[in-house]
Amino acid sequence: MKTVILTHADCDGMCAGAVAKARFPDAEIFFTKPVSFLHDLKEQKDFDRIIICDIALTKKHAKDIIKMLNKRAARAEVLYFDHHQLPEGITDKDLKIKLYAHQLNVSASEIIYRNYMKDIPRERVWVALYGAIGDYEDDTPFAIERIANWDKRALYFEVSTLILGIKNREFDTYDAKRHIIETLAMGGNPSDVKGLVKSAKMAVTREFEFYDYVKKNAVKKGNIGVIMSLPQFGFRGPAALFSATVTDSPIGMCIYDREWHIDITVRKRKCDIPLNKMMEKAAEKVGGSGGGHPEAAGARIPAGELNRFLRDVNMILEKN
Ligand SMILES: [Mn+2]
Repeated sequence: MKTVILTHADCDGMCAGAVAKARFPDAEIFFTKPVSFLHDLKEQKDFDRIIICDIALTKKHAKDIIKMLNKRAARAEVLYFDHHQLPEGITDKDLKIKLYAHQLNVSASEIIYRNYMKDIPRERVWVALYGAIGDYEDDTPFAIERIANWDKRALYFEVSTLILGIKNREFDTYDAKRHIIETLAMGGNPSDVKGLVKSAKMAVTREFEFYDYVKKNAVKKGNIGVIMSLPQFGFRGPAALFSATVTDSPIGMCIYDREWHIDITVRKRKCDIPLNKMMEKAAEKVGGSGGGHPEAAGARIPAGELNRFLRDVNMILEKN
C-alpha cells in the first residue's frame, strides 16, 4: 500500500511521524500545519493509506477537511492521530475514517505509539517520549511509567538535542527534518543526526544570551510580561516564558508586530487557566483567532488591536 505521513514539523509532530515511519518504512513524509492542511491534503491524492499526526483542525477549515477526509476514506485507509481541541460544533464522530485517535492532554507521539507499539521495536518508545516531553505532555500515566524504564537524563539529553537543534536554520528545512524522522524511525537518536548536537549547543547558547535581552527589554502590562519584536529566530516560546519570569508575572507573551496582523506566543509560570482557551476568547473578541495547548498557546490578531487584547487577557486573569 502506498502510504503518506502528513505531520507537523515540531518535536511532537516529528516524533509522531517517526513512529508512523517505523511502522510503515516505505511511507513518504510530508509536513503540514493547521493553516495549510486543507490545501496540502488536496495534493495527496494517490495514496492508499494516509496517516495524519499532530495537526489541529482549525475552526475555519474543519468542516471542509472532514468532508475531504471522509471522501478519501472510501478509497484509502485514513488514520488520524491528534491531541488538539476540536472546534466548537465538531465531534470525534464526524470523522468517518478508519481510525481517529484523538485525546486531549496526551502528545500525538504517545497516541500513535500506543496504537502501533505491538508492531514496532520496544525501544521506539523513546521517540514517543521525546515527542511527549517536547509538547510538555510527559506527565501522563503512560509517559511516567515508560520514562521510569530508562535513564531519563539520557532521554532529556536526546530530546533537548532535537528541540534545540531544529531551532537553527540549518535544521529548519523540511528536508533536514525528514532526515531526522528517518533516523529516529530506524532506531537512531537525535544525537546520531550529523550536526544536530552542535546545532543544539548553538541554540542553547543563544537562548541564554537571549534571556539577557529579554531581561533588559521585557515590560509588565498588568499581569502579563511582554517582550516585543525579537531580533532572533526560533525563540518565541522561551522568550514568552522569560518575559513572565523577569517581570514576575503569571504569564508572558512574545509579540511580533507584523504589517497586517500581530502574532502572539504565550507561556505560563503559574496560572490555572488553560492558555489555549484564554487566547481563543481574547483573540476572537478583537477579530483574531487563537488556540494551542493549555500550557503553550498563541494568537493572531489584527494590527492595532494589541492594547485591547492585552486588556481583555488581564481581565480574564483577574477574574480567575
Ligand atoms: Mn503536538
